[in-house]
Amino acid sequence: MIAAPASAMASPQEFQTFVFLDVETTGLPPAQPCIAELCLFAVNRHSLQCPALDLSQFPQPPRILDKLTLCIDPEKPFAPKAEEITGLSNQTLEENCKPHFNSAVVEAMRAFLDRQAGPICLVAHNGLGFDFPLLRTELWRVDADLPPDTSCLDTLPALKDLDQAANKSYRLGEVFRRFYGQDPVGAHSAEGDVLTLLLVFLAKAPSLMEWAAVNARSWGEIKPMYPPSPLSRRNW
Ligand code: DCM
Ligand code: MG
Ligand code: MG
Repeated sequence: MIAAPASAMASPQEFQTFVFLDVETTGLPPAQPCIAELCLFAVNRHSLQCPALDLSQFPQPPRILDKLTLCIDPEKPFAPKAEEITGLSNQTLEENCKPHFNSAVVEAMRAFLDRQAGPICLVAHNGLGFDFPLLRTELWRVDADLPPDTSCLDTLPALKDLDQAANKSYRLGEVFRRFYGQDPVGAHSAEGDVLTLLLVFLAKAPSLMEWAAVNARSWGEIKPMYPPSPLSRRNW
């Protein structure tokens, strides 16, 4: 089925909750990475519209936010670079008895999302290129999925589009440095990257929320990054 272009979509959606998401993985495509850590921060639109400012007038993370962070045995060797930047390894995840991406992860995500006021918009930086397709593959591996009408926002094309500036890097760390004049904390931990993403979002919240209302995609349109091999399908 061909997805309707954003411009042809129904009236703009007033999302009530934005769920910021990041995954750490064993590597990058085309190596068919697996998820080793997942983090979600859910923030109601109320807290995004009027963030508290610190003494330097920078937005502060909202006091009221729900968090879910899970470490996951990826059952696949980490690429050396992924191990180095994430601080995760097959050995340490095994030593800490972390289970693989199983139905408990799905149930935890569902319960977490069910507690949020809808409609919900998932937000990830380069989400359409990486996090969303990979999450869909991992869910498929356990014969699960998210509701297809869940909305998804990729802040990378959104920020580019709002900026209309050439020759700038839109990597998450670079965008954060431009807005806040300092390095992000905890890069390549899922929770660190989600906090960085949330702070980037807060710096541009009104325009990003408007952009999302018109341009968010639906989960059902996200093509899985790769089909899980039948041997690695886990329907338990
Ligand atoms: N990644 C990688 N090599 C890089 C950057 C990222 O293998 N140079 C993989 C491992 C990370 C995952 O991508 O866990 C997600 O990246 P990020 O930490 O930027 O969210
Ligand atoms: Mg990321
Ligand atoms: Mg990350």
